[in-house]
Amino acid sequence: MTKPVQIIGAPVDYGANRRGVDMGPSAIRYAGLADQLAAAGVTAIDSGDLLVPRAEERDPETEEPAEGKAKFLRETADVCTRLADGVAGAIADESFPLVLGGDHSIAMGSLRGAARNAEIGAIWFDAHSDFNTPKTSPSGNVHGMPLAGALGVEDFANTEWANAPGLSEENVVLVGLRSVDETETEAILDSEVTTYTMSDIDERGITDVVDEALDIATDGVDGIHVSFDLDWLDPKEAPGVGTPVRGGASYREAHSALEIVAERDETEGVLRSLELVEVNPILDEHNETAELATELAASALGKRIL
Ligand code: 6HN
Ligand code: MN
Ligand code: MN
Ligand code: MN
Repeated sequence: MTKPVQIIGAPVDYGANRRGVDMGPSAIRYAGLADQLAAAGVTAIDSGDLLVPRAEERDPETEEPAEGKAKFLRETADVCTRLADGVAGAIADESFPLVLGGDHSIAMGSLRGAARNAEIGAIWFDAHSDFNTPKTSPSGNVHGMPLAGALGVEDFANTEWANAPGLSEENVVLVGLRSVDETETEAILDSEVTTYTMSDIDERGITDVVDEALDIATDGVDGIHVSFDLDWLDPKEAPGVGTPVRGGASYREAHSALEIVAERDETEGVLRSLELVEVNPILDEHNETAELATELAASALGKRIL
């Protein structure tokens, strides 16, 4: 990464059931993010955390949308609006935004910011598809909805703060799926997004899948956002997440995926923004998931062994 990296923390846990993910940005910094970024050869500026009121101070019930359920949607809207400004501001300053979550609901802010005055693609590394809407969500947790929100799917169509108009479905790729709700399936199949399940990775190998994902995400756009949910990895590697699902990416597959992203960025300058989400230090073992997040950031930003 040749641009200076601007770190933006989004200590948000409105979108998840399991409390503690709001401590993710602190845990990731404490795990040595600055050293890892230095080892990747990048200059990093830490702009601190967005101010996020504690969930206890707020009422999870929300008036909008009229139908369905989505806990803390107003609070999520407020944070995402400010995060979008932060991400768009960093890009306007010719920096590279590195967003630290927080739960995955913040991706609506990151994507809206990255898509300001630009056409973008996105690669979504996640066990889950995050394609629910307030009407379809079985849990009411907004971290299961950000991709639908950013793409304006169904009841999100007129939810301006959530939408990323410069992001087209044709340039969205989900990699490593293994937990898709019945309520999400139809909307995914009706959309133009591309999906790779863990079985695709088993059959084709991580390099082939990520290469193809990059081809699709970068086709005809100004750049891509990479949204990395730590629960993409197998829970044995990343225990500190709120919604673990067995059968995930291995430690090497995760690094390899992001090394391939970095290589493509080196040759084609495709990377516009990156976020690492869902690290929950309360559920973690000796901060190892946060540590892994710092290593993965370094791989994505071009750290080399030799
Ligand atoms: N994440 N599909 C489930 C739900 O509640 O909608 C789980 C979502 C998990 C979201 O891990 O970012
Ligand atoms: Mn997710
Ligand atoms: Mn997930
Ligand atoms: Mn390689």
